[in-house]
Amino acid sequence: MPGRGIFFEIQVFLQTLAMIHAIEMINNSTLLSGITLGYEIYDTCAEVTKAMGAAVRFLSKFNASKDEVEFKCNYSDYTPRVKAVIGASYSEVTMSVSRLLNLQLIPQVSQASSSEILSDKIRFPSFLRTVPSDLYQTRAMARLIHMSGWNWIGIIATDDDYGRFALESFGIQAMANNVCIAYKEMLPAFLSDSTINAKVNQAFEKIIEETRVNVIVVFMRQFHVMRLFQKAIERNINKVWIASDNWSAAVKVSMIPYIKRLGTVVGFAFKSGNISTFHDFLKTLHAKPMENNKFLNEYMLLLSACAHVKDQELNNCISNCTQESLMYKAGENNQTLKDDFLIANIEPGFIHSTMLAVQTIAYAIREQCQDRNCKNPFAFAPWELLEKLKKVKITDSEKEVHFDAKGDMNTGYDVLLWKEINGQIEITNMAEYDLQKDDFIFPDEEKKTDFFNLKKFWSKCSQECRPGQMKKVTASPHTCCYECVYCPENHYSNQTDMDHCYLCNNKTHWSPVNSTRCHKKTVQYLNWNDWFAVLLLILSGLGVVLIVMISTIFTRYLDTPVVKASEADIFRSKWVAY
Ligand SMILES: *[C@@H]1O[C@H](CO)[C@@H](O)[C@H](O)[C@H]1NC(C)=O
Ligand SMILES: *[C@@H]1O[C@H](CO)[C@@H](O)[C@H](O)[C@H]1NC(C)=O
Ligand SMILES: *[C@@H]1O[C@H](CO)[C@@H](O)[C@H](O)[C@H]1NC(C)=O
Ligand SMILES: *[C@@H]1O[C@H](CO)[C@@H](O)[C@H](O)[C@H]1NC(C)=O
Ligand SMILES: *[C@@H]1O[C@H](CO)[C@@H](O)[C@H](O)[C@H]1NC(C)=O
Ligand SMILES: *[C@@H]1O[C@H](CO)[C@@H](O)[C@H](O)[C@H]1NC(C)=O
Ligand SMILES: *[C@@H]1O[C@H](CO)[C@@H](O)[C@H](O)[C@H]1NC(C)=O
Ligand SMILES: *[C@@H]1O[C@H](CO)[C@@H](O)[C@H](O)[C@H]1NC(C)=O
Ligand SMILES: *[C@@H]1O[C@H](CO)[C@@H](O)[C@H](O)[C@H]1NC(C)=O
Ligand SMILES: *[C@@H]1O[C@H](CO)[C@@H](O)[C@H](O)[C@H]1NC(C)=O
Ligand SMILES: CC(=O)N[C@H]1CO[C@H](CO)[C@@H](O)[C@@H]1O
Repeated sequence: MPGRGIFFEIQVFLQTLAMIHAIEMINNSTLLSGITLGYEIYDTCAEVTKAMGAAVRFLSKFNASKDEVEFKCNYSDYTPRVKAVIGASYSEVTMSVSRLLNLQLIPQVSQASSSEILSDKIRFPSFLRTVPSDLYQTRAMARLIHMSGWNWIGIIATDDDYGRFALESFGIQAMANNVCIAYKEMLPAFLSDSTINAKVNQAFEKIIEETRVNVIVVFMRQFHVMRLFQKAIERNINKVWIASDNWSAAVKVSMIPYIKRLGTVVGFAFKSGNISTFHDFLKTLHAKPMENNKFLNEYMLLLSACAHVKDQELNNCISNCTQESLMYKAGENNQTLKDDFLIANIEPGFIHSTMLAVQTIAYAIREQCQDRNCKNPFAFAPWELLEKLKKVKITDSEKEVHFDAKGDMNTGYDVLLWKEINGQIEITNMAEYDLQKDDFIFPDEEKKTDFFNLKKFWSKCSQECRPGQMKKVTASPHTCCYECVYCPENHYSNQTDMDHCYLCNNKTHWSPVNSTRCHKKTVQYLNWNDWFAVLLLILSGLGVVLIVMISTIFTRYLDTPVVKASEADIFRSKWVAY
């Protein structure tokens, strides 16, 4: 496991040690009385072909004089070399291995492969994992973005299966949360790709040009992120970066010089637990026999090759050491193990998921062995163990965990914040994401404040509409870009960013343009002692008096020419009116 190509990955090395530690703990407990667990570890070098080699070996017949796989139609009576497999890390590798293990239904429990396809139990019937599917991670990210009031964001992903799946899944979740994607930049998967520099520069141009985007989601593997960030620092880019589980806890990335200038990093990592026993294990590592642990040996060699460098540089040196450089140094193998260095590089989520994988298998074996003598290696077949494993329930940090119908363990995620503490970037735990409730849980008030402080960063396409206004989507294809217009008469809106204004009940209410509420229509009665009422009364009284006076004058002087003339006038005007 530890190598990716010619490089030594401390992270995967630590996962290997975590597995050994968990097995030793079980062997040293009363859980499986009388039975001890053994193991074999293979390095896949993150390559499918190499992993297949190991997988074929797992399928070979138990206790045969030489490794040979028997090809049969019915494997119910066949006992393979191993009862269960833990791994691999990379989903791509896991999928291929799983296809092969399916042949004999050998249970496979992965501690890190989170690809959504692996939930498909028709294609991967013997696969289980102690981490959730990526589906939940993209949902959690979209939720965090929505809660922080951002809706105009960028994405950078690697142009491989992982990046494309993540992008697609995130796109769906973003839409459901009213978050729009301003740009997607795909970077080549292989660092040797000659277009990589051009593509990275193109991505930076886009980032600099689109100033309204201040939040960028990054779905990449650690070594890609390293490259990207080193260049981003040179270009003075300062943003909020949302990290996927692959790099959110990467100490290596957090140690890049001047990383602070990049802005804020918020990430998602698999839920961690109490791994204090593993810390103790690392501290006593030097006392362990090393002869049959090739990886520990390799690590020691690397340490001696890097003996000249300062502690801060150690990570780079070890990851950068090639086989050739080892050849020269192999003689001087008398370094201390630097367990501080190992402890500092722990990504707790992965350690926790690895230990859970071992524990579930151990508990399933205990279930299996209740009614038979498991000292006999033929006592049960792997497919029987698989059935028990699917139903196993264990307690982890006082919570019961188990595999769901899709073989996933929905432990949740930790939300990490890269925080500057005493001038150093430290990766701190800010919240926990609960998959079932689709919500965040905070350990204390301070963390909660950190979380809601993210709101101070602005990443929106448009200014928000005030109450009294509503959105009017402009010609842009994104629903997140709009203008604000005032609510028309008899309409109102009482919240920010409303899609439309509410209508007032027009029988009883009214409102002017730009309203945040409706006003009641009132019927006004005049009061007897109101001066206005009195004035009206006096005026109308005067009117009546005048009419009476004029009528009296007319009747009295009916025969005079003046009245006659005016009478003729009245008739004439009547005629006109008709
Ligand atoms: C095994 O467990 C005992 C106590 O239960 C403890 O004293 C001992 O150190 C453990 N050994 C290892 C190798 O963990
Ligand atoms: C394994 O094979 C050896 C001989 O090759 C045999 O003596 C031993 O009993 C076998 N073990 C089991 C568990 O069958
Ligand atoms: C496979 O073999 C077992 C035991 O030998 C037998 O019970 C079972 O029916 C066989 N299955 C098929 C599909 O032939
Ligand atoms: C990176 O992420 C992909 C998809 O989630 C996963 O399959 C792979 O195992 C991850 N690799 C590491 C080293 O975390
Ligand atoms: C973690 O577990 C150890 C023993 O397994 C225990 O002593 C310690 O208190 C636990 N820590 C927390 C934070 O629960
Ligand atoms: C890694 O090694 C190469 C060549 O051996 C060297 O050019 C490069 O600077 C090294 N990188 C680091 C981070 O040490
Ligand atoms: C380690 O090797 C150096 C020389 O390479 C030697 O001086 C030193 O004594 C050795 N230390 C131990 C603990 O053996
Ligand atoms: C806004 O108005 C709606 C409909 O009249 C009402 O249901 C809602 O409670 C109001 N909200 C606020 C914050 O006043
Ligand atoms: C009140 O609103 C209804 C539609 O909701 C409309 O048909 C009606 O003409 C309006 N009445 C007045 C007096 O504006
Ligand atoms: C709309 O109302 C807000 C307050 O409710 C006020 O500040 C603003 O000036 C008004 N705009 C117009 C054009 O009336
Ligand atoms: C593989 C392994 O670690 N086996 C050990 C399990 O625990 C017992 C008792 O502690 C040891 O004797 C085994 O070597």
